[in-house]
Amino acid sequence: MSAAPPPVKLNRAGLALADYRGSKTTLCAGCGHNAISERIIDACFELGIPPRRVIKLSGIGCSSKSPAYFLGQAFGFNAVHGRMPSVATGALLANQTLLAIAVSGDGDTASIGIGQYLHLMRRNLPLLYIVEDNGVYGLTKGQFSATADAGAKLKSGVVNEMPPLDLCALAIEAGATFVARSFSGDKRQLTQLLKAGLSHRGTVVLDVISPCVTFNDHEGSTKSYQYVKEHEEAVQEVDFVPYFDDIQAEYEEGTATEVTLHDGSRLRLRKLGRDHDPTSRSAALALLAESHGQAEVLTGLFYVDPRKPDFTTQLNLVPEPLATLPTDRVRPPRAVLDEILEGLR
Ligand SMILES: Cc1ncc(C[n+]2csc(CCOP(=O)(O)OP(=O)(O)O)c2C)c(N)n1
Ligand code: SF4
Ligand SMILES: [Mg+2]
Repeated sequence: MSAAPPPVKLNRAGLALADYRGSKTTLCAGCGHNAISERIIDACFELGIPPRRVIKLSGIGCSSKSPAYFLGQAFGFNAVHGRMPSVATGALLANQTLLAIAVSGDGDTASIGIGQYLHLMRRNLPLLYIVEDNGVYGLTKGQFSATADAGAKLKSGVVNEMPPLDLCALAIEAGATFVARSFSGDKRQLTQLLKAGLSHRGTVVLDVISPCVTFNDHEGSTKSYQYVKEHEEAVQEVDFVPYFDDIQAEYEEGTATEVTLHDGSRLRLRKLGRDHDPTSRSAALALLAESHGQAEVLTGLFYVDPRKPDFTTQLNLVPEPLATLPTDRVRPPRAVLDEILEGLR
C-alpha cells in the first residue's frame, strides 16, 4: 500500500500555494521575470491575501505579460504601453478596497511611461509597483532602455552612451513613500520586500533587477546574472514581521532599526556596511547619488514614510467603493442638477 500524500499546507486564508498560481509562463526559461512571479506567489500566500481582493495591472513588454503567471483568480488589466498608471488610478478610485499589484518593465516605465510614472509617485496612490528591470526592451529584441548603464554593451557590440535614469531616486523625488531595489535572484530579500510593500498603504516602488537571458545576459552587460551577483551591495538585511505574527527576532542593540507600517506590521533592518536611515528622504537621495557611476548594484530599502496619507485618503473618499454604490447614490437628483445649472447662468 502506498503512503498517504503529505497534507497540503494552508495559509491563514485557508488557501494552498496552488491557489496563488496563474497560467504556465510563456517567457524564456531562466528569465528573471519568472523568478519575480514566483516570489509574488510566495509573498501573497505567506501573508494570506485573498486573491480575489487583488487587481493586477501592467503595460506592454515581457514583464507586463507576467501578471498572467500569478494569482489566476485575481482581477487584471493589461493596459497599453506606458499607460498603466492611469488605469491603476481609475481602478483604485472606483474601488479603494482592492489591493493593487502593478508590474511593468524598464521600457514600459522609464522610456514611454516616464511621465505617467512620475505623476503616479506624486499622488501616493496605494499600490505595489514592480519594475522588472533588465535594461532592455526584451519583447522587441533587446534594444537599450533608459535604465541601461552608460558603457553597457549589447551582444552586437553596440555601446550605450547615455546615462541611466534611476527609477528609485526619481520615485523618492516625486513623492513615493516606499522605495527599494532588489534582484530577481535574491530570493530572501525580494520576498521580504514584497511582503513589506504589500503591507504599506501608499505608492511602493520595487525596482527589481531581472536579467534578460536572451538579450542582456552576456559579458559587458551590467544587468546580467553574473554582474549583479558580483556587484550587489545590500544596504541592510531586511526582515518583515506581519502584524498578525509576534515572533521576536533578537538583534544586537545599535545594529538594527525598526519601522512600523500602517497596518502594524514591522520592518526590521539590520545594518550592513552602511549607516543608512530609510526614514530620511535626503539620506535616501544622497545614498543613491553616491552610488551613481560606481560599479555596484545597490539593493535594499532606500526610503519609507508610513505616515503620509495615500491618494484615496487625501481625496476623502467614502468608505464604500464607488463601483458598488447604487445609481441613486452616485447620480445627483434632478433638482440638484437644475440648481447647479441655474447657478451657472
Ligand atoms: C505605443 C507603442 N510603442 C512601442 C511598442 C513596442 N514595444 C513593445 S514592448 C516594448 C518595450 C518593452 O520593454 P520593457 O518594458 O523593458 O519590457 P521587457 O520586455 O524588457 O520585460 C516596446 C518598445 C508598443 N507596443 N507600443
Ligand atoms: S526576451 Fe528577455 S525579457 Fe523577454 S522573456 Fe526572454 S529573457 Fe525574458
Ligand atoms: Mg526591459
